[in-house]
Amino acid sequence: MLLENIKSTGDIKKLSLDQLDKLADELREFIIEKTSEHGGHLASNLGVVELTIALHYVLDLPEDKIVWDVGHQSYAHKILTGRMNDFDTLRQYKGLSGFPKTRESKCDAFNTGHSSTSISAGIGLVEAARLLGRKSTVVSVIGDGALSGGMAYEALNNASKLDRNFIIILNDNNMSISESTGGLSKYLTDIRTAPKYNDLKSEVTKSLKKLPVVGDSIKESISRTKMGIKQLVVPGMFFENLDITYVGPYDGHNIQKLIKVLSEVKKFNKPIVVHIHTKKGCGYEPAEKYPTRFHGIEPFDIKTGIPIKKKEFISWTDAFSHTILNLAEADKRIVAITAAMPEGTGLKKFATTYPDRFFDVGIAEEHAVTFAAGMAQGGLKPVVAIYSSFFQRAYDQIVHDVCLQNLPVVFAVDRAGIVGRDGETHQGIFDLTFFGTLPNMTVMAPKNKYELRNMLKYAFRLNSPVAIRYPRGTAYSGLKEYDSPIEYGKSEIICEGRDIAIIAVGNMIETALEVREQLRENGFEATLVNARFVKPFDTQMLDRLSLNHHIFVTIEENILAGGFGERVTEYVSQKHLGVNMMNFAIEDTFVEHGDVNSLRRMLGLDAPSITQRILSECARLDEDMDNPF
Ligand SMILES: Cc1ncc(C[n+]2csc(CCOP(=O)(O)OP(=O)(O)O)c2C)c(N)n1
Repeated sequence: MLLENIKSTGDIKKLSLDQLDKLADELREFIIEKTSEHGGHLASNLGVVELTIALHYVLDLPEDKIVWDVGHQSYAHKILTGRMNDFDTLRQYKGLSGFPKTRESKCDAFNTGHSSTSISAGIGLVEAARLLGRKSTVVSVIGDGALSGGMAYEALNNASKLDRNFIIILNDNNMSISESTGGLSKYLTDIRTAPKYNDLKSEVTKSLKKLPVVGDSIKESISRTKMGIKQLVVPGMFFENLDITYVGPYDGHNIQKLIKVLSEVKKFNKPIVVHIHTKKGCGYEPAEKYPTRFHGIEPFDIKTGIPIKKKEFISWTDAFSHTILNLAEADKRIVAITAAMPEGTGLKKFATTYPDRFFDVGIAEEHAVTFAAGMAQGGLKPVVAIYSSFFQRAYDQIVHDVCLQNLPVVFAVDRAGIVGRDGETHQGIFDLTFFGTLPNMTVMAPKNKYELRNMLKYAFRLNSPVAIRYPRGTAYSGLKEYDSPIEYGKSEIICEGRDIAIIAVGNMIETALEVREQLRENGFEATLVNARFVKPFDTQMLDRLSLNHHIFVTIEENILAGGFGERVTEYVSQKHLGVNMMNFAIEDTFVEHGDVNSLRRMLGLDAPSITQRILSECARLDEDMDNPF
């Protein structure tokens, strides 16, 4: 096995060119095997096996730098840089990350996870090398999906100024997670299907030669025609017009060709786009056939491609998907927007049922939000369904375009809280803070799937911005009998006790129920409250509970800073309610990858840890009572 001899970067160069195709086969087999066991981003990784080999063959890592856009396609790169033996820990707690991590290897030049950052980061690395007098080739690898993100254009606009080598590899597989959408995708397809410019150019020249030359104006118009034709048919004119040289398209699965091209473009003294065509899922039939399903996949059976665990639950996303469809049927003004994630956000059915009211804008969260603002201003009722961590991108648009104009946009904040194996770039742990600080914004979190439905209905009746956050995974279906109508800014009492009041945000109600039970076993009868509203939160409830409770416990899966608990604490302090506050939230840290339960334990957000801390606090308060001086 060739792969076994590749223990660190550079080992690949000991292989002959003829051996590289076999290496590609081995890499593919290994990636399929490990992803089938641990889950991960299979289709994107299979698409870049040859590209990765070629890059490693031509570049000298870690001096040279590869920035992988999104980074979900970096498995082959990890294997070739000495991390093959770590693949049994892939995406597990304390194990190998599914994304590039500078802390994991010197060969990971830049951390990624969110899309469309690679060109900006690449230019930064080029400038750093220039100013620090280092010689290093910088390569940014960006997919056609990631190229739909606005940041990529801001960076291209800047790249045109560079007078040094900078290689941008456009890995074009005509797919984002689903099919790529929009004008750029069409442009790339046109390049793919256009007759070769050179053939056409010679045809054009031949025809021009036949024309009688009559005066300057004809010459001029001929030259204009030539330019016009060139604009139409030269692949990559878009980049060329930005002063960035374009070459390609090349077959991205032809290692020899890629090595040749990369060796050449390395010598070039300007930014250059190398356009390659690849097949998502290449080399594994089920993934080639169903690239969307195999974009990110749970463990599966290699023979059939079928997931090992059948999905037998209703997820929060399913609950959203079902409700939004019903609401849209009743109200023609409801429109839905996704940023390249119709499947992930549960809008696929909406898209097929109401194609003219559905908008996939590509990986363009900023645009998605302002576009929604425009539609709201125009009289529609948009819902923007985006994962919590990707909403971070659109903060100014939420502030400036939606909240400032108090427009009725509903933000469906999916994957809020700990998402697990995708790790720190994908954890949805800031949204309560960033949505919750904005004037005109209402923030809600449902305790169960029924409440999600009720909140969505309620949100479309409000004539102002609303964010509803719900997590990844199985939708909680307990506490069904607690279904009092949603009232603005009002919480819901689940059970009345005394001394200790636990106020849970959204899905943390499940943990809170456990905590209550464990406290009861220790002789405490706590009150349990479902917060429902994070902004505005229920101050009347706090005032009332302060009369017969001396500890308020808040539980939320969000960063502590600026979250629900901190705001309640501030209120309690300012109103001198005389209650001891305990805020359970995520401390000032990014949360790595791993299974959700391990991560919650690590963060002290699991029921036993919470109970333990409450009991200790009770003991401490008792002691203080006994020894007041
Ligand atoms: C800002 C942001 N929005 C959404 C995503 C989710 N996402 C991950 S990969 C991906 C598609 C990327 O497509 P492309 O760049 O073409 O790479 P491919 O997977 O096709 O190789 C999307 C939408 C993300 N990572 N970042």
